[in-house]
Amino acid sequence: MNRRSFLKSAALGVADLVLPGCIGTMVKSWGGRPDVLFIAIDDMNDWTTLFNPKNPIKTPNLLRLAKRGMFFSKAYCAAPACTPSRTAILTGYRPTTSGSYKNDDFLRDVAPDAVTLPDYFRKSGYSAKGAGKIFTHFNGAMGGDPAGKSFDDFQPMQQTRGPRKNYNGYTEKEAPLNETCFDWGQHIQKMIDIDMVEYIEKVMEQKRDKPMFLAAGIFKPHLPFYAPPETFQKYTFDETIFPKIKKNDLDDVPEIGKEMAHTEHFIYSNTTAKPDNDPGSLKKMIQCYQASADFADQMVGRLIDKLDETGRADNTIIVLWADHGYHLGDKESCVKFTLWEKANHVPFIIVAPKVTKPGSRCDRPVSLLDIYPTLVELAGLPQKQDLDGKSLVPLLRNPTQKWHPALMTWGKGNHAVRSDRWRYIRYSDGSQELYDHSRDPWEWTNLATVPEYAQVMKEHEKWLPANEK
Ligand SMILES: [Ca+2]
Repeated sequence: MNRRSFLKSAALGVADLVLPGCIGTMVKSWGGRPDVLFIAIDDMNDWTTLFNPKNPIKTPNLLRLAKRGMFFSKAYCAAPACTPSRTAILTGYRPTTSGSYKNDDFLRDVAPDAVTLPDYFRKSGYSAKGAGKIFTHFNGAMGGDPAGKSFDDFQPMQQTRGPRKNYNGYTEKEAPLNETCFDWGQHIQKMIDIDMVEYIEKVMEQKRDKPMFLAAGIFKPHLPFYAPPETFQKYTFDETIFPKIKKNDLDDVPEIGKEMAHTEHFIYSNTTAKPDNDPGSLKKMIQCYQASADFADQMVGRLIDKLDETGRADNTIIVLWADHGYHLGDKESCVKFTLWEKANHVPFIIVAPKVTKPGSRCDRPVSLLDIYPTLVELAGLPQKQDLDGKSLVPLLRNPTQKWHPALMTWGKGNHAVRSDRWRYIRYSDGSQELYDHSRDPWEWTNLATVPEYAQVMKEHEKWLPANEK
């Protein structure tokens, strides 16, 4: 023990001295406050075995985590892009409240004084640390909170290492490696998510005198779709499965919807134009996305293993989410940036010891906006009054109880409402879409112009925001 930590422990009193693994002492000294392990995944859609054992992307570690708590089978982001989705989760404000609608609407530009989720925990006596991608890529140190208000310590996301030339042969739209890189393939250099995990492991091993809010931001499967060669052994090229793609799927979609689908359209048009065996083809892209998502799952496994090793799992709330989904050629789209199911439906798991029943499942539509008030309630912190979301604790206790639909926003004036059965979309020009998920999981048939569904649309319209910043 160094002098500083000795003085600190002396000031706290011997009974408060915390040693790793001493749960009883921890609970006593921390007033019963649990730790929080906050795991973010980037761009992981619902095509995983967490949702259906027949899906191609194998996520045994997400399944392992779900077995400890509650899996939300219909969880949706607040916005289908990194910055606005994460801003909503971390401030507790919808895009229409904060004004963070698109990727360059950064946290401190739109909400300079917002008390972020980790900061709220800090103000309530927690230590908040983290690493990797939490708020956004590289927007300042401290996890993308340039104001430095969110964490006591943070290891920023590293730059992707190499290669000098893209694996997939793309030269157009090639971005510097510290930005999004439109590349995919087998990666032989150290993946940057390993750096993040190593930091989190180190923090988990440290002695401390406070409860901990620990944020682990996994960057995969975000572009570039990289994974180590050994991961690719599970995803052979010949066995790559395509999503269900309907020809002329967008014929019944309003213009704004088509524009959204065709963001970064060069990826879709180039990948589909290339023969399957080309390293830049759609088939290759899908294979690499799958391997990259598998790699993200492996990182989750390492985090859980380490937590178990510390002996603190019984006193740790774990929340795992992905910031939004991804289209892989379905709906003529190879991006997130749409208001459809595939771009907004995400993995979401909450493990709250003594609250969630192990292996339970909630099929109600919920929003990631609800994470902030949920964690505040689970940790027993004072309620924060101005949040837009609603605590999910009632669903954690009773997953079948009545709940309201989830709202998604992509750009000012464009919203989707997802209820148990329907997805209703309204764009800024008043054009609409309606999909019946009981019959149409890939959203092929827009029912908005069918008169008999007018009432269904009216019921969903009620949930659109009344005001927009
Ligand atoms: Ca993202």
